[in-house]
Amino acid sequence: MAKLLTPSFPTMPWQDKPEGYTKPVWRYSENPIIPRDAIPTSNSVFNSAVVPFKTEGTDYQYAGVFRCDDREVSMNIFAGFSVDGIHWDINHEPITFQGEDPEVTRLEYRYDPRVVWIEDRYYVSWCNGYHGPTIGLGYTFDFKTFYQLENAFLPYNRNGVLFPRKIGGNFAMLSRPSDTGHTPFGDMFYSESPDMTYWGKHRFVFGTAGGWQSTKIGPGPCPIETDEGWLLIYHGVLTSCNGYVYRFGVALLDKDQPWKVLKRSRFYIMGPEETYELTGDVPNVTFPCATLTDGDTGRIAIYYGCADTVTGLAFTTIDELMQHLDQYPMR
Ligand code: BMA
Repeated sequence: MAKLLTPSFPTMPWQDKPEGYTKPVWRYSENPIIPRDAIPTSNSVFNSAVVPFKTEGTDYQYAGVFRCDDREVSMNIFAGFSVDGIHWDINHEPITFQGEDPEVTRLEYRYDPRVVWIEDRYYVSWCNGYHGPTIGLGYTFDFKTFYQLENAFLPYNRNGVLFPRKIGGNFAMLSRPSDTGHTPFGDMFYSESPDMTYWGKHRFVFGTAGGWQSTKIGPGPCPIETDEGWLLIYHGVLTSCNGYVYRFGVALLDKDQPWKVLKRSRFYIMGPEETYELTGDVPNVTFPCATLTDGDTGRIAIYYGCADTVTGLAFTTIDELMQHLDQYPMR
């Protein structure tokens, strides 16, 4: 049996798989966990990232970076805190980044954040407006002060997702080059950087395939380390007669050369089925941006955006995902 190489985390949010349920990922019974109006100015709160983080002097055990589109409807990211990983107190003011160059820190728009602990701090990546979408990077130690780094890439790019440790001595990131619009294409690439500023050694990881992942694909939450390789939950998009449909699947990438795909699922692991996923500002979207894991039990909690409106929580395990990869392999 494959094992998660992640810390023990027995208190993470969890519900057992419902009796008789046959699919690999199941929803939290009280979904959605974050409503669209979680803060006074928000139109929607979705595609957001959470990590375990204790705030001194409080009961908070988790922190996160949340995409809150306001009622203008403009996109920005906000820090938030939680005692249980389910109920969230999101700051009413967006994150402002410290940085040396105002050309880099100036705000056009920010959306779809990911957060990951690497070595000594939490790094945040997001889709950053700089003459079109590209990958913004920053870091924080305390979720109070945030520092912005150079944009990782030229426009246009989305879904910059960092690996939780260096690979071959370099920081490593997956991303999805795109266009400046709603992007009717998209394959996943891997890049490395010695310093979080200069990115290179670009490698193709994988592209579109049949059915649910036929229009574009892109990385979701930060890859999860296992003893068999990197477990990657990724999103895939189908263009239906009624527009885009966003589902998610799973792949296993080589431990030392993550651009080499060891396994990839032909069937999706989850897609829009519930009302709050099927209807909202953008119907038929389930978009995963973060996971919590317990290395002891192999449990995985997935935070995902629902219909670009609210935030949901779902559960799976490493065994479920590995079994899915073996049962429905890419043809
Ligand atoms: C993508 C991004 C995501 C969004 C998705 C579906 O291009 O904007 O944030 O969830 O479209 O609308």
